[in-house]
Amino acid sequence: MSAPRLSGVADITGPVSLPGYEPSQHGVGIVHLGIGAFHRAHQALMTDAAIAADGGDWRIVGVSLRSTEIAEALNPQNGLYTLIERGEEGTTARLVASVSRVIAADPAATLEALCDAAIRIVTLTVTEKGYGIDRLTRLPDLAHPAVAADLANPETPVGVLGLLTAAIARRRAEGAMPFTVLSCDNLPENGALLRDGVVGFARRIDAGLADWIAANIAFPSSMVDRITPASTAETIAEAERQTGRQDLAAVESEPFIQWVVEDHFPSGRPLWEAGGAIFVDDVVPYERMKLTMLNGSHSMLAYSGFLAGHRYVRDVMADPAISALVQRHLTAAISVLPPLPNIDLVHYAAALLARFRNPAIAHETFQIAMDGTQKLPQRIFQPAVLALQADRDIRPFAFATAMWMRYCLGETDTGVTYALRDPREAEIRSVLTAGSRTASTISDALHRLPRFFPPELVASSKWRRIVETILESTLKKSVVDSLVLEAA
Ligand code: CS2
Repeated sequence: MSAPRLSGVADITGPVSLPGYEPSQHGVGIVHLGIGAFHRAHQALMTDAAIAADGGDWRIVGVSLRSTEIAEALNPQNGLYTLIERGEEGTTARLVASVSRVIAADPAATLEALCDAAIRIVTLTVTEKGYGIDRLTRLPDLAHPAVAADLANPETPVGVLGLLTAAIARRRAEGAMPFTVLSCDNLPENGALLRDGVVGFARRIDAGLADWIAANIAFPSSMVDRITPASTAETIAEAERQTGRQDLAAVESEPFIQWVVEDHFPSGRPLWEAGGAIFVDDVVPYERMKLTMLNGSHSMLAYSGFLAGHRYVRDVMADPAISALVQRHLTAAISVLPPLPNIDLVHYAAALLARFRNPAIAHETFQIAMDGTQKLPQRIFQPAVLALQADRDIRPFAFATAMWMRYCLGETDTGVTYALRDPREAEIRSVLTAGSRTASTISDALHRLPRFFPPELVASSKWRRIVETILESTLKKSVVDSLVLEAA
């Protein structure tokens, strides 16, 4: 029999720290698209700290574009949830009150919320594939189902580009203040990319509107960082120990948090500095550091670790061969990064290794492995091109790529099958079943996927040879043997 459901700050009987403000005294100012675990562990926490320190009507209307699960968890709890931080030194928890309500799988209500004159910022964590922007042309991806639907019916949008464009158009017509659009996904120059996507989408409907958006809507970029595994029954159990209540929206994360934001908010913003956010003129060097080092080595260790039978990142880090390869990857990544003022990249790498090893965090390799086609270009291929051009070590990037290719076969050496969980899964499966499966046919087929590998890598025989040799070793020997050999 579990405790009664969490619904108000006054219910709390456990050690959790409480919000430093009375939630009902603060109105909403932000709509967040994609209210998953990451948002609740990151921007919602920063906003909570900002309201506690500086007040303001900055509470959040959360939106789940498709699922109803989070709304069903949060709405009966009046938006309250427990954020559990698990570090080597122990566990702490905090009750977060910055979420006001959640709209679930309801595009009309979402558009309504986006048009509310009180809203001054729209933040997004919709994952790489959620935007529907072609990364090469930076224009709307017409093959993306939501983009196609929204171009056909722009008045009743269901996807990110359609909703933002329709809301901006309506607010403009109604004379409401323009909102600032802040992408918080792991994409390079996420703000500029989203601006190009929205302007490109609007141009297909109304050229005047497209020009107006380009001139009047701010799309700052931001780099976000916090390792946040999917919540489990253990998360809910810990929340109950912390609050004395049943909290079905509890999340857990590591103690580390970082948010580097381009300071361009013409309609105002919360005092996110209170939660530790850093405001800069140019986010690009920070995001390149994070995407190349953290996310690049994360993807590498997720594919190799999953294939070697490791469920969690902490188990992968206890495997001497893969752990050595993670270090090698980080060194190669540093070699292609420009120096950053005030950041020592060698220290950053050491801190990453400690974060990956965190024994209190159960982060599944299978979770990180998903959506490889959306992640590899910025995490692995972009630094590989730079390394190739500068005549630096390309092998670690080729190794990560070969491990992804091996993963694409959908079956481990011990015969365990799994879903790729990638928006291009069907395409990958069809190019891989077309011919015989040798290292060279697999590598050729995947290198030929449209709009994926950069031409510099496709054209490099050196790159192709290394990828193929490593892939061949995993097929002829085994993944585990190849890892040991590679690390030797
Ligand atoms: C991970 C990221 O799932 C993934 O692809 O690499 O979610 C990673 O945990 C975060 O970017 C950390 O900030």
